[in-house]
Parts: sequence; C-alpha cells; structure tokens
Amino acid sequence: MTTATIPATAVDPFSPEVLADPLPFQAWLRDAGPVVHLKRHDVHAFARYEQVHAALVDWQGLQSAAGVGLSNFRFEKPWRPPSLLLEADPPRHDAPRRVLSGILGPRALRRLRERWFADAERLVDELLDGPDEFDAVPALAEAFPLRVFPDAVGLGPDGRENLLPYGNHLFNAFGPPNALVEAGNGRAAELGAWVGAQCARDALSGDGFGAAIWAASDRGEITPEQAPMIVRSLLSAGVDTTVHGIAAVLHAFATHPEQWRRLRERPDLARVAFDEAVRWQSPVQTFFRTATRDVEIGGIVIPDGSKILMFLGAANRDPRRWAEPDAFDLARDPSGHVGFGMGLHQCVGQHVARLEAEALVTALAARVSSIEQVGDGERHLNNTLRAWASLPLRVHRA
Ligand code: 8QM
Repeated sequence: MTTATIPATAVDPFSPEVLADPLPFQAWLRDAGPVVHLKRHDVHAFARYEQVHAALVDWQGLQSAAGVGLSNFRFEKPWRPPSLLLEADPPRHDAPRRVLSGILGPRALRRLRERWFADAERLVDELLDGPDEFDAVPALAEAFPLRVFPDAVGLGPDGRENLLPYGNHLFNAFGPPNALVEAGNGRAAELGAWVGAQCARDALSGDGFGAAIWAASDRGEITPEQAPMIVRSLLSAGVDTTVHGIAAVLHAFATHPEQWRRLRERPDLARVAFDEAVRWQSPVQTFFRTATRDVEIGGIVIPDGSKILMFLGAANRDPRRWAEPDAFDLARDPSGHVGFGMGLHQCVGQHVARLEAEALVTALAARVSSIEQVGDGERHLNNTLRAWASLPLRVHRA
C-alpha cells in the first residue's frame, strides 16, 4: 500500500475535546483502518489491538530510546535526562529492568501485603466515619497510594505534595507541546530538582525500594550512576498511574451496581476487577515508538526514524479482540489487555499497582454495600492519562 491509500485525519488526539471524551475518535480510528496517518503531528497511528500489540512487542523495529512521546530524541533535547527503563532499548535497558523486576516482583511484595491491607482498612474506616458523600479522587484514589507508596520507596516526609504535579507534567510532556504542557513548564525545573534530590542514597530510608536499588549498585548489578535514575523511575511512574487506576475501578463500580454486588459475593475478584478497570479505562492511553528502519505493520511501511502512536485504550476496546468491549464485566478474562503495555517494556510496577488496588477494593467490599456516582464527575485532562479531577460518590455502609 502506498501513502496515498492510508486513511488520514486532521483531528488532534491531544486536543481538549478529544481528551475529554476520547472514545468516539478512537472508534473512528479503529474503523478507518489498521494504520491511520495523523496529519496534525505527521505520525502513523494504530488503534486496533492487533497492530498495537505487534508494535509493542517489536522492540527491535520500534525503539523506545528516541523517546516514547512525540518528541524525537534523535533531533530534540529531552526535557529531562531519559529514563534508563522507559526510554532505553536493550542492551542498556536490561540491567536496570532486571534489578527493578526483582525489587517490585510478587515475591518481594509479600512483606507489604498485610501492612497495605491494614492501611486500606484504616483509610476506609476513617472515611466511613464522615459523610456518606465524598469526592473519591482526594479521599481514596490519591489518599491510598500517597499513604503507602512513598513510604515503601523510602521517601522522607517533606515535599510529597510534589509527586502528583511532577507526574502530571511528565505524562503531559509525552504529548505535543500544547497548552497542557505550557501550563506545567513553569514548575518543571523545580519539581524535577525536588524529585532528583529524593533519589540520592542518603535521602532514602534504609528499608524501602529506593534502598534496594542502591544495594543492587553495591553488588555491581547496576552502576552507582544508574541507581538514582532508577529511583526516579519509581517516583515518575508509580504515583499518578495508580491514582488514576484506582479512580478508574471506583468509577467502574459506582456506575455498575450489579458488578459491585458480584464483588461483594466474591471478594477474591478484586484483582480481576482492577485489571478489567485498567482495560476499560486505560489510565495510560497512548505511547509512541520510533522506527529503527523501514518497518511494515498493518500492510504499511513506517519510514525509518519516524514516530508511531499506539492507542492502548483503543486497543483495549477493540471489538475485533474483545466481546462487548465497552462493558465493565468481572465475568470476562481481561488478561492480554495492553493497559500495562506488552513485551519487553511491560509495566515493571504492575504487581505494586495490583496490590494497592486489591487492598483498597477489598477493604471497601467488606464495608460498603453500595456505591453510586453522584453526577458525571469531572475529568482531569492530560496528554497521556485518562484521569479524574473529581469523582463524587455516595456510599452505603454494610
Ligand atoms: C509510564 O521514568 C520512567 O522510567 C517512567 C515514567 C513513566 C512511565 C514509565 C516509566 C508508563 C507509566
């Protein structure tokens, strides 16, 4: 197929209108063809599961080291030093990945499970002592990750309010330099300096994920220069994502009362519920890659050096892959969703995210007989994240 036959659109996926309600545009993209040219940014886009999956697993043809945002690091200076994980390819990617996989793996997390379940029970008990109606974004979706994750990393007490604004800007910066990025540029240097300072060995407690990363450098598994950058990855990827993932599962249950009843009968479905919510809302909506040579995907040749855009959220609702893709349904098997990516770069923190969500959802299921959303809530616009500014809920205690 030649370029002339590739469907094209002038719509900007990062415009406020599309970000506020991306589903209609994503449905159009999927139906337009396996590959669509986005004229506004001159990139090729994939919105079907098959091509998004193919792109995610082709780390040789589609690299990450030129950046996983629109900015092409071959030509443009990144706004921060590139991540050793997200913005790196094999072989440089592999040692940092191996170290972090161990530190964040299921075996290593076992010692956190009881504590996080108790923390979740305490947070929900405190909340249920108050009014039946509350905004679940600050009260649960932000409160729980911020209660457990910075402590688990080993951060000091000061400045933790910087974590969410830093992440928000980072996720905006993967998109084009639009008004969302401009709004964050003013604080980017200050927030980046604060995050950088927290990554030093002596800023971290002796028993957290951060200390474990530094211990790996003592053993020679990574260099001492790499250690603080890998701590930075935890602080970059570990907060906003879990906040909006938890918001997604709360929104899902608040709008699907029959699914909440099913969870109350089968609380062991809490983990499936979280993955189904990640599929259904896809808190991380999009990522880019860069072609390392002419790469064929979906019958189209992606030219060497050019950027492609993968719509993870659209792939997660592709009717070619999922029955009733728009339904939030605990009876389905959501495994295979690309909300955590796929292949070499698949989310290394996914077990942490699942444990946080499982703890909170389990505590709620034991204490709350019904959850309703009060009104539509308010979306928070971000170039990469599908997020909530406000999610008003009404709960009934069991
Ligand atoms: C997104 O800095 C990093 O290593 C990093 C930042 C953001 C992410 C991942 C890694 C995917 C959640």
